Amino acid sequence: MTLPKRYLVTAALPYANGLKHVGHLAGAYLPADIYARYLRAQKRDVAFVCGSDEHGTAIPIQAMKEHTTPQAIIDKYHEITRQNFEDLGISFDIYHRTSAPIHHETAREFFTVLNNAGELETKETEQYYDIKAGSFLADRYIKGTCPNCGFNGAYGDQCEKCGASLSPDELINPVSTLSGEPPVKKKTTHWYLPLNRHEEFLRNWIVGEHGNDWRANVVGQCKSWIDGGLQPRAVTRDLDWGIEVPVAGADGKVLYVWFDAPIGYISATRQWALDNNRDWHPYWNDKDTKLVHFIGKDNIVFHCIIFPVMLKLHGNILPDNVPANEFLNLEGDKMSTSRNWKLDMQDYINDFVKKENGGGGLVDALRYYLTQIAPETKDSEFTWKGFQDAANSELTDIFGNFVNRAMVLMHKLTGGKVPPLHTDALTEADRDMLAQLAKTAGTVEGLIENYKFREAQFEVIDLARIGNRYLQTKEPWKKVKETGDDGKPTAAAQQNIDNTLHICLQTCANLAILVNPFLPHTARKMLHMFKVVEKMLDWENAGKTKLLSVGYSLRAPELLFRKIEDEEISYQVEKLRNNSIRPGATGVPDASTPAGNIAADNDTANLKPQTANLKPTVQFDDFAKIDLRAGTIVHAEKVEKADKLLKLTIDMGVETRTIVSGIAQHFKPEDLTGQQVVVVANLAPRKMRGIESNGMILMASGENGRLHFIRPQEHIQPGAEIN
Ligand code: B3M
Ligand code: ZN
Repeated sequence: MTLPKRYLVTAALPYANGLKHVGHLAGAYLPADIYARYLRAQKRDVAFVCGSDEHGTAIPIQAMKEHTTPQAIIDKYHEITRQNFEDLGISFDIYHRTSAPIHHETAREFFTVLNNAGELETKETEQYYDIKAGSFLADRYIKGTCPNCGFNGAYGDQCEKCGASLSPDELINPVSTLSGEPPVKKKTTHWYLPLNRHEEFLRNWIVGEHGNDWRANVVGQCKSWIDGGLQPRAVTRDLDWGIEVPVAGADGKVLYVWFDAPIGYISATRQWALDNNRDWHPYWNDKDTKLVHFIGKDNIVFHCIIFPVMLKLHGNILPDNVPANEFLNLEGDKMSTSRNWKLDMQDYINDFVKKENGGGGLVDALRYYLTQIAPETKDSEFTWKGFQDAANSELTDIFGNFVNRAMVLMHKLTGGKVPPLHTDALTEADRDMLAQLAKTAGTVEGLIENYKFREAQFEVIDLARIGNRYLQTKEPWKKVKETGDDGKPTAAAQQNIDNTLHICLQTCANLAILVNPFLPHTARKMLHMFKVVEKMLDWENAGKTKLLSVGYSLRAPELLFRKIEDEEISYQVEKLRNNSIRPGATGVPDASTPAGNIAADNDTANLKPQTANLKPTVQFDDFAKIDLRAGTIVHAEKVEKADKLLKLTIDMGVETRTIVSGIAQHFKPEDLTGQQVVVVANLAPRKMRGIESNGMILMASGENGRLHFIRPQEHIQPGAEIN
């Protein structure tokens, strides 16, 4: 394999419109960081760039919600997210922002080159316009029913339920989210990227060239888009927030956010080069650069179809790979900002990292678990119990335990120094363990090079597991009891002990190197114990068996990880359930936020008030115990001497029931006959004013406390189950 001259690693630019959660982290930033750290350890030339995406409708929408300006929003969230990444050890070479002048300049130049070369088309179209709000409607401001899956909260640019990329015209029953009114059409001119001209190129490049080395989910998605036929795609918008279109007379128009955002990778590289006295050009122009985009699956079309066409037309290199991840769910449900079903990076930092007093063990615990469950090939799930297990049973009990045992035994049995290796006294177990080091190093390297981080990390832990088994087989604590006349271990016993601990310590040094891309804090703590410098972590040392020199004295061991207590876990689970918002409770649509999908955070549902005074959470099983049935009122009469109660006779299909209900002040008995209602059919009977009531009917309280029946939309068979 000939190596590329340099690497450019990008991770999707998060919208600066809100807090980012661990789904985002697992989707794009953590895998990108592992890869970049590995490349650095390999001494390869790498630039790892990211930054805030500060344009698009996501920003003004959030500004409306927070009653502030778009500028204030981007300043706030850019800084929070930047800090969150730093706290979690994401080692960007630059965390830039698309509001920077250098980015505006880069994006305008890009557009101008394409436009002057005749690679864009202009078209006058009719665009949705909100008369009441007096403005054209960006795709995100229009909601309707998805033509693909029928979800009725789809946005004009994308359906977050099925992932389909949409145009507002495709939405069924569109409404403006500004006024709630159906929008009207009005004429406007826009620039388009004619993707249809590039179908052939895309098919050859993606399916032909990369059909085998890209992830199947990525190739599959691209292929189905291409097979479906590509359409010209508008790259400008009528909007007052964004990069002005660099053409005379295009007032009031800005570049579409998805046109400018990926160019943000280029402007970030430019800024990084400026700051570091480097030349940015080869990173984007030289074929010997390996460009890798880390993203979540909902960004595939932009990174594999639209941006590559732009890059080709502009004369840049194309990505070598786009390892997109699937989505990360949380405790049995999709992560969702609108339902507040998520774990923000900020929350984890507050609840775990900040309370830890530095050290990074809990940062690494999160990194470890997120990589262990990385949704590389299919959706996966974060559970707090799973997190606890990973931290306690694997990191602590396997990895931490092995390193700790090796260090403690070395202090006890070999005087706190690295003992010599007596090659003539090696046992088969010793030889196997030594051979294992090179083997694991090779395996881990191959897996990382192929973006299989989950498996790679597994191999690292497995080395510690093998180390523990080796130590168990060698039992140096028993050998030390094989003493001679002087009461000291015999020469043979001491040689055996020396060899065991020598090999264990070299294994620890290897573990530090191999774990470094995944758990950088842990690797550094180990360096400290071994009293060696950072250079030992160079990947060329992986697999070597003489990393710690004989006779070198090492520090006392310190624990690498601490256990996560049951109370910490139950606290988090409670917190999640208590803070979540029931879907539909206030008409909040269920817009889920998938891993790596920052777009989904621009959920206009956030504009609506949240449900107040929720009752405590019940488990599904509890809810399922309630038997709801349709019923028809066949008779209603007042209950004597009770001005609030009505006695209802309800046809429930196979039976007729009596239910006493406190609705007399809202309805006249004679109006009720024939009405359908929803009955809680298995409620324990209760006596009211001497009448036994068998069940309850469901009511909603509307404005001014007025009661409304909840009933089937159309008349249905009495007794029908409702669930
Ligand atoms: N800000 C949206 C998203 O992550 C967008 C990514 C830009 S990457 C160039 O869904
Ligand atoms: Zn859909």
